[in-house]
Amino acid sequence: MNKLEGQWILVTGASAGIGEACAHRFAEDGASLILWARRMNRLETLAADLRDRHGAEVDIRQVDVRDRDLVIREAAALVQADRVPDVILNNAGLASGFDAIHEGDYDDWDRMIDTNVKGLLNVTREILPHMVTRGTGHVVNIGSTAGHQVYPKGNVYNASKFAVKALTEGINLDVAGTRVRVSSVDPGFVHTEFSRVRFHGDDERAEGVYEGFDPLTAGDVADCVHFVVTRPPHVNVFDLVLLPTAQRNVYVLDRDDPS
Ligand code: NDP
Ligand code: 8X3
Repeated sequence: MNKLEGQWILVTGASAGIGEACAHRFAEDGASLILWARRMNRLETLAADLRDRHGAEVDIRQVDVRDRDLVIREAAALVQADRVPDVILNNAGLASGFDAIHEGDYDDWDRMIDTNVKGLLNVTREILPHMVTRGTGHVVNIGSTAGHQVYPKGNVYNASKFAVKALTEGINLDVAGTRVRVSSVDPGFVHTEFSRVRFHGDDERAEGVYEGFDPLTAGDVADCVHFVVTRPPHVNVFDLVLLPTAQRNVYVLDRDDPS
């Protein structure tokens, strides 16, 4: 029997990268999906693929997690439809810019903090009460090794992922007394559109990040998230950190010698 049969999973940032790979992994194992992102055309293509390949039930909605009023409305619609998610995957997130703090751009800072921190809070605040009332549920946050160790010019992105780490711990404490689980999955380098977004569309610079070593794929992360959400109810994976073998920490990376 498929392990996720009968479960509704909400994935934020499902239109690309890790979110999209998780949607595939969950659907493959029988889950029904609620997929949120800003790019509706991507979600439409993904939903068609998930229905074709896995016969999955898929509900797609254009939701920018920074838009609190919209998140409130969309969450209320889920409750109304009796679709309180069994799992929320708080994945929507980004790095924007790569500058020393004294040269940083306010718009980049707002984009990261509003998405990675406040967006995660918006979604969690609107869904978690219903999990608490029901007594079960699972909040899975995509953190990062950038939330464990700071690197030069990572400043605000690092701060946002340290905040995600603190929130995983904090939410976990606040739901004590229920059977709601709270987990974090924290990858190192994953080859997605992440660096393209960070470097504002500069593909050449973005591809350079992943040259000379084998980075993680979005599928590698999806396998770990799937592991986290399929543990028996008495097991809560608190924090799962995964790195490419070539990456030993945020600084130490074995790249092939280009000479
Ligand atoms: P991608 O850029 O490939 O995907 C990011 C996803 O987030 C897209 O689906 C995007 O969709 C969505 N998104 C961005 N902003 C918003 C928003 N305001 N509202 C809703 N959705 C949004 O990057 P990744 O898959 O790599 O990133 C996913 C998560 O993984 C992020 O939280 C990132 O910080 C984290 N991470 C990434 C690592 C990496 O090396 N790639 C390593 C560690 C963690 P759309 O634009 O359609 O809204
Ligand atoms: C993404 C990984 O090291 O580029 O969170 O910050 S890193």
